[in-house]
Amino acid sequence: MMRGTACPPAASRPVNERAVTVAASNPRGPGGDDRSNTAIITRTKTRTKRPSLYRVLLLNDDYTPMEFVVHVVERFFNKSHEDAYQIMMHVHHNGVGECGVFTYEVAETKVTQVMDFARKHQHPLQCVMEKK
Ligand code: TYC
Repeated sequence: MMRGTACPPAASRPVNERAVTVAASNPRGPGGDDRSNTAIITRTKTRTKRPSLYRVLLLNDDYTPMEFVVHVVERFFNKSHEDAYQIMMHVHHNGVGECGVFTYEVAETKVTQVMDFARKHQHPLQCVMEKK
């Protein structure tokens, strides 16, 4: 008799697992003890959740040189020179533009890298992230 032990309480189970009842022949239902030598057998199924994604954006300003922005987009977002130039011009004309989409930690790292690089070169370029 495996009464009560086959399925650990939710609080003690890893958060990415859930109990799935695969065989239940207990006529009294879950937790019922009818002395019928039946058991509720459970297995755990791994739950994979897709991570939230974040856009990394560049903001326009009046002072950062265009060539510097193109260099930043090539260097930190692995864009070709042509794509980087298009992104820079989009930001220049629209005020804001997307350089890439990443998971939280990667996006945060990109923002920090760009902001540190701009500050080191004394340009006011701003880089931000936003949840998709
Ligand atoms: N507007 C800037 C200029 O005319 C160029 C620029 C483009 C600055 C994109 C920032 O994110 C930016 N020099």
